[in-house]
Amino acid sequence: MNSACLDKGTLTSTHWGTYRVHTDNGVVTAINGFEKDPDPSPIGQGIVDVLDGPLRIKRPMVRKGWLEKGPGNTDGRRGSDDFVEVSWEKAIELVSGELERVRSQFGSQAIYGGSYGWSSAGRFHHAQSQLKRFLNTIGGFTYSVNTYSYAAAEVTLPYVLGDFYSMVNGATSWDVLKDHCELFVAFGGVPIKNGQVTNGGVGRHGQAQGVRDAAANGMKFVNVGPLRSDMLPESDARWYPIYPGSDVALLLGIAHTLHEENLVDQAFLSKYTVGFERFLQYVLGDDDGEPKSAEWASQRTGLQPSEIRDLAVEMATKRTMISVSWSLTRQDNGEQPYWAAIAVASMLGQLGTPGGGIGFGYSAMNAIGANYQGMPGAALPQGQNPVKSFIPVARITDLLLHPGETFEYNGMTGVYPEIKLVYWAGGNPFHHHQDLVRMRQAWQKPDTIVVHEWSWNSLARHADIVLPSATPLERNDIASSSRDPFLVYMEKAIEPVGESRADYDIFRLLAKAMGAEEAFTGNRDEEAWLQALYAETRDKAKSVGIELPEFDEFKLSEWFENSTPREPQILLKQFRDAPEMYPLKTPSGKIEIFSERVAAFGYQEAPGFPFWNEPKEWLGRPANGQRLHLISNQPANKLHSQLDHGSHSRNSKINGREPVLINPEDAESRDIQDGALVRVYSPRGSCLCTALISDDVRAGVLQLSTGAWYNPPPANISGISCLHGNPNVLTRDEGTSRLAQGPSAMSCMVDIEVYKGEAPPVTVFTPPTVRWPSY
Ligand SMILES: Nc1nc2c(c(=O)[nH]1)N[C@H]1C(S)=C(S)[C@@H](COP(=O)(O)OP(=O)(O)OC[C@H]3O[C@@H](n4cnc5c(=O)[nH]c(N)nc54)[C@H](O)[C@@H]3O)O[C@H]1N2
Ligand SMILES: Nc1nc2c(c(=O)[nH]1)N[C@H]1C(S)=C(S)[C@@H](COP(=O)(O)OP(=O)(O)OC[C@H]3O[C@@H](n4cnc5c(=O)[nH]c(N)nc54)[C@H](O)[C@@H]3O)O[C@H]1N2
Ligand SMILES: [Mo]
Repeated sequence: MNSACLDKGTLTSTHWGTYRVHTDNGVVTAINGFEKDPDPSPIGQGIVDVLDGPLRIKRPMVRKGWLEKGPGNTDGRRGSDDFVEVSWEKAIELVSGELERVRSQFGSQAIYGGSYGWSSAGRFHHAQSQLKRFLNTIGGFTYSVNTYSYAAAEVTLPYVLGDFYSMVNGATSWDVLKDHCELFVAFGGVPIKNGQVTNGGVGRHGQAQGVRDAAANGMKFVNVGPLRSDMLPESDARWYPIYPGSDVALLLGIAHTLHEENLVDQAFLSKYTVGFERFLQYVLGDDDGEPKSAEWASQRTGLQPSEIRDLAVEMATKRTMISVSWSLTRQDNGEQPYWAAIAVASMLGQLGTPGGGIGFGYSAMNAIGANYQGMPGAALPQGQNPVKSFIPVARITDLLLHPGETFEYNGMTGVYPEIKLVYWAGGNPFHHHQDLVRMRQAWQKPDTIVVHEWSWNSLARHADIVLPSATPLERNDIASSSRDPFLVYMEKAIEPVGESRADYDIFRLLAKAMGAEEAFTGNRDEEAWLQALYAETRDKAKSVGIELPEFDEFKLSEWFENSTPREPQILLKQFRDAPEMYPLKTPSGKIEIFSERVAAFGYQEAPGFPFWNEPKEWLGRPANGQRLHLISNQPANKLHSQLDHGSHSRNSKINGREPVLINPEDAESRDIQDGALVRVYSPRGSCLCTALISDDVRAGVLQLSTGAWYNPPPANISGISCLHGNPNVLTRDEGTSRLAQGPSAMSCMVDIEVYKGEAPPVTVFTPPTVRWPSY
């Protein structure tokens, strides 16, 4: 055993867990799971070998063409140019000068600071908050609203249930389910791989145990979705491998059956809901002459009519929990599946009962269904943004391509401003956005792109100015999450590698250069900020009955757990028990199966009640001859694109490329052998992957996780958009609908073939060419 491992190590927190960090002579030698975590995630190991590796960005870098020609004039070289190392002094001069030029010549709305992304855990050094605070002190920026995770639900649920976040976080807890739920019907499964993660930090992992305990207690699981592996084998789930994107059709078929079989809880509907009659007209086919019967649903889901009818009857006769995965929102018309599931749950009348009703994404994160109170942590104040222009977050490419054009969103019409400067810190659009080939073209348009990153990932490679950020292991911070009971003092384990600096220090230098240092720092250094944020956290905690120690004592004890016993959690219990006293925040105070507000927007695709629109791409309508539905779900071995270059993620690649899961039937008809180099293609682009044949995926569906660093090929290779297996070169870049304009990555048809030529090597794990300054 390494002698360093005998030390207790410092504590750190990540979105995938809390860890002890061991060092030797200023170098991180090992990372071990936190002693309070019975099921630590192996994702944490991925950082040890890359902290100081060849892909670490150690000095400020400027794209050669930008340095030589100035802002604009990319000649399409953004993303393929060499970089030039510059001093911090020079870098700060360039970035502050460019910010000044853009805001004075074009106005602050010409700066896009929406900068979506997860960055790292830690309340103070949260890169996106730091960036927004900084930009606000110098005049503001065009911002973004909603998330990539579940934009469609964030916009729709307030109309239907009055709120989104309290409904997600208030999920009925596993301990209640174990004792009371008989049938757990999971659309999109209960993917334990995702339960490794919670935004802000995880103290103790518990999803797998929740599933195991419930299964051992006799709860029956049903997995509705394209992947068998979305359920733990121990859950012994019954699998309904429906066509992806057809959940609304199945739910309408269930609703129709419940009505026909007289299994609808009318008393519940009249006491707790409005608008059921309008929905029922639609279900019965009064609008379009098509009753949404089990037969109708069968044609759209691939299930037998009898399976649909039997499932409906079983749901009505058992204590049933419906779980809808967040992925259901990331598809064409992703506003509708949740609404349809809420309508069916209302018809069953079990909302607010122990173990019955609905839950939004069990195991989408560790926190969903956990029975504890999160920490009411303080956040870095971001100040006021005087700029009013914004985009729904997934409209980034349209923003860059179509200045001056309008977009519709949630009942309003917005205008895309012209963007001259893009500033990103703590997210990776070359990971998260769809149709990356199109985005890469749009990305050439702004005059300047500034990025803070710590590794040479696809975003850093597509920047003009890269400022090297420190990692959480190289700074002090406090981790807390409204979704986790642990408060962790994240103690700096090593000094920042190379000349990297914490985002805060970078913005401080920029603010100073722009005459706004005091406004940005508030005259505080890291320690003073941590004390201030802790003091606020302590006050907030006190107001909900949690006694936190003094700051110095907290630092010494390293972590605090809010272990106050909590009442078992039952979603919508108060509303069920006393609807007059605890009305929902909808106009009627009730569940709005029909929403007049949404209907008033006049969107034909979202008429105000759960509605089936045929998805633009799905198995019911093969696109341009492409016959397979692509599921690009979350990666098991990392969080998004983070640590893709680390050992844990790289060990999961096959022959250095991302594996694509293919059913034996589809592999055989295309002559694809297990382990073959394959090309997956769609009308948007194509990528190379390694085939992994498995009957965990239903026939007609391919599964390719997100997260492989986007690797466009060198100019001499044609017909491939990514050498490494990033599914976002294949996906569609279209809003869910005019209601939410969320991303719709899951509605995507592709095909696959054996790649016959010589295999071009993956190059994204080789750092770009870096030159010395010639000025
Ligand atoms: N096809 C498809 N696409 C998807 C999805 C899908 O299901 N299918 N899912 C979507 C979803 S739900 C999401 S949330 C998004 C996620 O997309 P992102 O959140 O953008 O992805 P991450 O890889 O987590 O990006 C975080 C970046 O922050 C950097 N970083 C970490 N710590 C720091 C720091 O302290 N300072 C700075 N400056 N940088 C830091 C990391 O190196 C990393 O590059 O992807 C979306 N994209
Ligand atoms: N390890 C790990 N955990 C993560 C993340 C990560 O990157 N890595 N990301 C985190 C983030 S940001 C988020 S938002 C959550 C996301 O949580 P989810 O949205 O639950 O994540 P996914 O893995 O995309 O989707 C879950 C499953 O839904 C199924 N599915 C997809 N489309 C359909 C459909 O049309 N119908 C049905 N019935 N099923 C479908 C797929 O089989 C997929 O495996 O995960 C979080 N947890
Ligand atoms: Mo997400």
